Amino acid sequence: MPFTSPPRGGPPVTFKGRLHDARTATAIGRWLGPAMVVCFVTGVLSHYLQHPPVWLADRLPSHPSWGYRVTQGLHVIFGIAAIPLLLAKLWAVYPRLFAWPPVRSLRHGLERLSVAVLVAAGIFELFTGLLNTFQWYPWPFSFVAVHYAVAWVLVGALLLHLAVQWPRIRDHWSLRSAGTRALPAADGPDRRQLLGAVAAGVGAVTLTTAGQSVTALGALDLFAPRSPEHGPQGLPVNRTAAAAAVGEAVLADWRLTVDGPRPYSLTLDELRAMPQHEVTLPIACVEGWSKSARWTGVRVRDLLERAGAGPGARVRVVSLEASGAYRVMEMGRTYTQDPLTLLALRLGGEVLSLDHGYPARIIAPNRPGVLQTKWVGRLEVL
Ligand SMILES: Nc1nc2c(c(=O)[nH]1)N[C@H]1C(S)=C(S)[C@@H](COP(=O)(O)O)O[C@H]1N2
Ligand SMILES: [Mo]
Repeated sequence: MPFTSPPRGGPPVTFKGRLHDARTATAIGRWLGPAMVVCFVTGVLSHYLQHPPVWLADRLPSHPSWGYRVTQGLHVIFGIAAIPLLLAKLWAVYPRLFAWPPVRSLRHGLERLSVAVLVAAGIFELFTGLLNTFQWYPWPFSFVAVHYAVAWVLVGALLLHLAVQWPRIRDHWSLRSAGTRALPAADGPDRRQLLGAVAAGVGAVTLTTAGQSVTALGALDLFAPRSPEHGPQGLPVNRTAAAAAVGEAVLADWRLTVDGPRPYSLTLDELRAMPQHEVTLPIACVEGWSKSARWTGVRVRDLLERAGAGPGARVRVVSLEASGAYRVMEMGRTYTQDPLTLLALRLGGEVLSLDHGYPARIIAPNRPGVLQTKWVGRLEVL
C-alpha cells in the first residue's frame, strides 16, 4: 500500500541516496570544520585583545597595526561562509538525526548527545554572531560573554565528533580515493552537483559581504550590514554622539584632564599647540567592518610623560559618555609606548566630526574598534 504512514515506532523514511551518505557529510565537513577552527582561533584572539588577563595586558603586541583588522575580518568572513556550510551539512545528515530507534546503546546515546550539543552550539554561534554584525540583540544575555563561552563548548563537541567519526572521516576524506569499503568507484553527477551548489552558495555570500573589511571587494559588498564608505568623513559610525548623549551641553568648557604623578588639564587649543603627528590606522570593528583612515593628533606617550608617568605606564581612558559599555577603556604599555597611538583631533585632515569622537578620541594600532574610545575626557595613569 503506497503512501501510508509508517507503523508506529518504525523508521519514518529510509534514505538510500548518496547525497545523505557519510561521504557527502565528510566532503562538506572538511570545509565546515576548518571554517569553525578559523572562527574559534580568531575569536579567542579577539577575546584576549579585548579582555586581557593582568599578566597579558602589558604584553599584547601593537604590531602589525593591521593585525586585528585581518583576524577579525577573517572571523566574520569565515563565520558567514559557515552558515551555508552548516545548513548543507545538516541537510546531508538529517536522516541520521531522525534514526530509529533513537538510542541503541549507551555508546550510541552518548554519540548522539555529543552531536546534539555540536549542532545546537554551531547554530547558536552562527546565529548570534550574524545578528551581532547587524547590532541586533534580541536576547536577554550578554552577547560577548555567551558567544565566547559557547565557542568552547562548540570546539569541545567538534573534537569529540571528529574522534568518534574518525574512521568514517578517514575513509571518505579524499573524494578521489575510491576506497575499499563498498564505496562507489567514482562520484556521480548528483554529489558533484550538490557540492558545486554548496561551493557556489559559499562563494556568493562571501563575495557579497567580505567587502566590509576587504577593500578590494568593496564594489561587491551588497549585503554586509555596514559599508565602509558610508558615514561622516568617509568612515562608518557605530554609536553616534546622539546615542551616547554627547552634545553641546557635555562639551561646553571641554578640557582634557590627565591624572598622574603631575596631573594637569588642557584646553583644545592647548592640545592643538602640542606636537601633532599623523598616522594611518584602521578602525576594525568587532562586527567585521573595517576601514583605514588618516588621523592627526597628540601622541598618548607624550601626554603621559607630561604627567610624570614612567615609560612602562598603563592608562585608563574615560569618555564623556555618561553610560555605555565602551565608556572606560584601559591600555597596556605596548600601546601607550607605541608612537602610532594617538589622542586624535583630526580625521582625514578635518577636525573630528562629533560622531567620530570630537573633540578627541583614541586611535591605536592592532586594537579592536570597541577600544578606540571616542569623546575622551580624562586619561588616568595607572
Ligand atoms: N565612548 C565610546 N567610544 C567608542 C564607542 C562607544 O560606544 N563609546 N564605540 C566603539 C566602537 S564599537 C567602534 S567600532 C569605534 C568606531 O569608531 P567610529 O564611529 O569613529 O567609526 O568606536 C569605538 N569607540
Ligand atoms: Mo565596534
